[in-house]
Amino acid sequence: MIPYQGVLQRFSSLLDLPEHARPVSLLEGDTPLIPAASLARELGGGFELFIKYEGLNPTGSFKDRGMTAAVSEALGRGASAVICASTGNTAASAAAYAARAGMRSVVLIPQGKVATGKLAGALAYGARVVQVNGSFDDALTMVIEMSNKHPLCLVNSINPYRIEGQKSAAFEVCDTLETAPDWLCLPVGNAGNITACWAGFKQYETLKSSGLPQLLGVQAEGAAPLVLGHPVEHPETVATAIRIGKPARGEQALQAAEESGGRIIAVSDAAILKMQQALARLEGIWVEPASAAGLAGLADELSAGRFDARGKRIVAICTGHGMKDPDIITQDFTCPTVVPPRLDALEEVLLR
Ligand code: AN7
Repeated sequence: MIPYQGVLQRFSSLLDLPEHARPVSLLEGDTPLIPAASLARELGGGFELFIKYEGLNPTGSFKDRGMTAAVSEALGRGASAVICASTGNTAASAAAYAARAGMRSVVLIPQGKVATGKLAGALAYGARVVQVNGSFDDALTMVIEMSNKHPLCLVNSINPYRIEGQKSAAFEVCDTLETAPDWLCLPVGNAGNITACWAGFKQYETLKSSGLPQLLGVQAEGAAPLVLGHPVEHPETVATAIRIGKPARGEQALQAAEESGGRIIAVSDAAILKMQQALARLEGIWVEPASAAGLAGLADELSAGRFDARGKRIVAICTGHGMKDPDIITQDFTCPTVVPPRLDALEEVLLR
């Protein structure tokens, strides 16, 4: 058996990368599709629910699938540095793959709005981190200008190779289920993932007649340009990963949702946090807030009677690990009880 070598190797015939690409991989992908029966029951039951747990990628988010492709292409054509704007996960992923390729990385992040685990990752992997006193959208505009003017390879999802690599999530879901699910729920920020997943499902449908899912893309209410139909100047949400007001692939996302017979909706921050907690407590799957948005959207649609789930097979892409954003959990809890190192003291606390 050939050992697993990452998504470029596994799906080499399906990903459109140039000849010059030189593989840079951390053996990303191959993430589990975890049945979530308890959560399905909590949401009313009568359907099958699976979590594609993308937080188990090497840097803790789905971004690694596209980043392996983008950095492989950049390295192969002789680039020595990559640049991106990021709400955090792209930054950590770009920094890790650049490090592995022996390249430099520059990441621009919105000041004070990136979760601890993501910033720490970018720093650990040796990125040059610059905070922008503005939004992600401002930072994206800046890195596009910067990469047009200087020899820095842009690795945001407007880079087409990011989309190529990211298609692998859809391929894996179809491979595991041996068909496409009826619905795919996922969070939408800059809209690269929904665009890539749809492209992947369509490619598999053409090649293997695996069927097509309907897409439920979910934004946060305070950062929902695709639901409102116009850019959001000052996006705001607790789900900082998707705190994006002008999605680069917004048009494609809307088109994908429509083509699939699905839709893009918005959910409240409260609903996102409630779902984050439900998923952790009912299934033992801890994801970052943005990653719970897809499921929060599903829950809203079900409870409003807008969604007939009976007999359906639903997959939720949970994009990033809970450990990326520990503060969101710990800030709501009082410090755990302290006891002296004696059994009677422990009993006093636990059995009282
Ligand atoms: C956990 O890292 O945009 O719709 O700069 O980190 O493909 O943008 C992150 C996005 C969902 C949205 N879930 O995906 C970035 C960045 C998590 C994320 C999204 C992001 P896209």
